[in-house]
Amino acid sequence: MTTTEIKVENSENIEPLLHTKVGNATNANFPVDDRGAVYHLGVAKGELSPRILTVGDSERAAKLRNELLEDAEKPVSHRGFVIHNGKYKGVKVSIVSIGMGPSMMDFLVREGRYVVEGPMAIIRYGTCGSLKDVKVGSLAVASQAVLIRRNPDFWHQDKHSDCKNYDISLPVDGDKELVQTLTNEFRSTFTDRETVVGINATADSFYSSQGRIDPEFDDDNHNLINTLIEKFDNKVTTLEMETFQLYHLSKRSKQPIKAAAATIILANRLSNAFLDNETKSRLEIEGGRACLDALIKIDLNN
Ligand code: R1P
Repeated sequence: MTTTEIKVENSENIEPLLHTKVGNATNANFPVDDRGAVYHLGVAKGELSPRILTVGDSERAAKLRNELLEDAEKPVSHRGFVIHNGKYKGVKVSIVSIGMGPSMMDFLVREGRYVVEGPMAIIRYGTCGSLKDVKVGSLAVASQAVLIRRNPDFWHQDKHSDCKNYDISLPVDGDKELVQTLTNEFRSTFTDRETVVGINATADSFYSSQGRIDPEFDDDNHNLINTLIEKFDNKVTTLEMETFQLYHLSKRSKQPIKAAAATIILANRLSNAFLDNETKSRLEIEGGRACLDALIKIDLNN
């Protein structure tokens, strides 16, 4: 692998990253360089495990690697993606931080699919806001996901038009077996905390499409949260920015991808409560361990 070593400043106990250099690509339809590295993830075939734990925050990924992986290789980074390869209880896994939003998950699933041979399992472990009456610091597993997209045509030429301001998709299922395995792991890990299971709403903005009111912008989103609650009979539990893309693409993949997602409930959108950093940090490790336990239990070939 062609890499450049970069020191990460101000991060305790975080390994220096090896920055992959992707060379000249030869295929505009699906760019891959002469080494076989995909254009954004920067890895080639064999450099990513079929069992992937993906998170948004690169520091969360580094902590999970430091605390939980054996035989961890030096992390590899390209275009904001960081890949930590190693073993968990003797099984090869990759922990991948992707940043935020559906497009970053799109890169991971598509380019990950290209570089992995055969069936895969992907678990996302993130943070979210909740629309249920649960304490912050509770956990959530997404049985299904819907996508909320801001429709720019509503604001066309500075006038509000007749079309919908936000489109809300139909629900897509996670992999039932992996969702159940993940739920069991969370419930046995967090005996003193609630793990809620329900519909995730993935939004294309942290702000407008999640119903946050920003006085600086014309977002026309005052009713969005209520619409979401009513449309799905109060079964929407979480709001975040990646799970739908993971579930949708996993279902559309021609080779099997089992997908599930869990989140730490960081914010309660009904009560306006927000979790403290110390508890969040602890839940990242404990929940990460539960995710890895689920990830290695799953039979990829069945
Ligand atoms: C927004 O703050 C980010 O946090 C959540 C959202 O999905 C979005 O990516 O997940 P992560 O904590 O995994 O990044």
